[in-house]
Amino acid sequence: MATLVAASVVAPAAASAEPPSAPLPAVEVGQLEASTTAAAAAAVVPAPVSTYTAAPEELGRYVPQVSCDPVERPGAQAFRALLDRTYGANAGGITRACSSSRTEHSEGRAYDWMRDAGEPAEAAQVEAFLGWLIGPDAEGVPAGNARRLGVMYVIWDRKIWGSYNQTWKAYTGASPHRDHVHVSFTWDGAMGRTSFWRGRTATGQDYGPCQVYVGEAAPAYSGRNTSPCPPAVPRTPTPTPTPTPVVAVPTTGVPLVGDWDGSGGDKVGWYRDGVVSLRMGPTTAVTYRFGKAGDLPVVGDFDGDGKDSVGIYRAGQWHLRNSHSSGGADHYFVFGNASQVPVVGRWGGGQLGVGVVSGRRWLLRGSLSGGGYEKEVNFGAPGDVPMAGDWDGDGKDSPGVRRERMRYLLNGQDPSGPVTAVSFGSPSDRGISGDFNRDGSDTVGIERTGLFAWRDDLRGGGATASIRYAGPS
Ligand SMILES: [Ca+2]
Ligand SMILES: [Ca+2]
Ligand SMILES: [Ca+2]
Repeated sequence: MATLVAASVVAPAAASAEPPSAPLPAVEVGQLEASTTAAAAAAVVPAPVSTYTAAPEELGRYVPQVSCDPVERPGAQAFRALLDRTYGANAGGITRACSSSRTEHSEGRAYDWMRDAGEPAEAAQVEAFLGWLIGPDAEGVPAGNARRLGVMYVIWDRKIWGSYNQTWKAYTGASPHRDHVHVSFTWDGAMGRTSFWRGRTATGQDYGPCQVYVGEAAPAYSGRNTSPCPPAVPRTPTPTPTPTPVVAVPTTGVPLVGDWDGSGGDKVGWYRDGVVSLRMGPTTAVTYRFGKAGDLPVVGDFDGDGKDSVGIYRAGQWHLRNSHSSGGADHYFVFGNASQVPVVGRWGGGQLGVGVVSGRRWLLRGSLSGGGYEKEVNFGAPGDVPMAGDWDGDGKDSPGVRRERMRYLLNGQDPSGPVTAVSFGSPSDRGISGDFNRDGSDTVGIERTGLFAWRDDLRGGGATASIRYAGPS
């Protein structure tokens, strides 16, 4: 059957969850400050923009880039403007195209402040800024301004400082960062939700979007997430669908069998590209639209009025209609998925139920309703065409399969029970089953280019009867 295979998203390769640094000897903030020259000119630090009502935010944890969504976040934009008005405009950037490196630029929550470590005046600006950012704030809180801004880490001149370890360490990445200061923000900082901008203190951490599958980008940021993300998992390979002749729906149609008029005996019909065509008698037929090309038909007495009617199965959605006429579904539920083939049966003998089959797994549910399966029966082999029926006439339907010219029929739901094997027709035929002689037992037959033929027992041999019905052209 037509099976939807989820396209995998090409995404940045997941790097390790470690901050971008090798743990090398720490450099004290004091050493950095001691290297300052041109001190007087560079003593300028950013002016506050808010009146604070509480202590700074807790130190930001390391929440690395996991998504590919390079749009400038408002907090990063405000930070750029803050540096521009404090130190003069520069050409630093916030966003960067997605790649395998975890810079937070590809989530719009990092900023590169263009400063040259070889220029004493610029280097002095940077050191004044970093002393303000990471040193004690006006209330003496260490890294108070970094906390209020939601700075996650800073890289400058071969050194990195992280709010998650509050330590300067040697930075060993490819770029020595002597031509710019890299600043990564927490999500709260990037979104401008911290006290530096709003006055009131943001509480807790924003863990941002969570990576679902290893090696694939997380969904784009969609709002504050205060729960740590669970580990990403390997994406389960999409199961290869079992090829079955049932998929031939769109071009040739599916032969149908059902008791359309409640007379007790089964009749034939067709489902083809959203058109149902039921043979009611030698000269009468009913044709109407229901569903669309690619839908799989299902037949049953869904409302218990004694007459079978046609529903459709669309990738796990069951749309059931009780009358032989165009219109909407009378009953709808979801059970199964696009890689499974639907079956209908009275598994317990009373209520009509449904099932979905893929490979040899039959997942059965005892009512016409959505939900999980209630019984699993392993029967047949991959490639078999499933066909449920009451092969022994006890009122209960059970699994059967067609495999080329053979039918293997199980009574009950114990796959180790006796299996009836019947040979009928040729491998290129399509299988049908039903109670054509009104004796309460289902038997098997074939459809071959509009010729329906069947036997009324399960002993094999020639056809008991046949009828030609090709449906409307
Ligand atoms: Ca009915
Ligand atoms: Ca039975
Ligand atoms: Ca029969």
